[in-house]
Amino acid sequence: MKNLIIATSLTVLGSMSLLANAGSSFDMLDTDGNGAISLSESKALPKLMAQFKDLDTDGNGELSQSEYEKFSG
Ligand SMILES: [Ca+2]
Ligand SMILES: [Ca+2]
Repeated sequence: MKNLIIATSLTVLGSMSLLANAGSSFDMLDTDGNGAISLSESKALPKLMAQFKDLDTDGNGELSQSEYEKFSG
């Protein structure tokens, strides 16, 4: 019984993280799917492009998912 509760909890947590990922526009912007948003990919979202250099804190010319999380509409 205890194992069933743990399994159910894990399933719920897994579904929540899937929903969170589906709600993110990161994957939509990352059109080549390399896990980072390049400056040309950011052109799809002008506000993002305008903040691109500020968001690219490590200066590698691409936004990682954690850098993108600092972007606010
Ligand atoms: Ca990309
Ligand atoms: Ca970067």
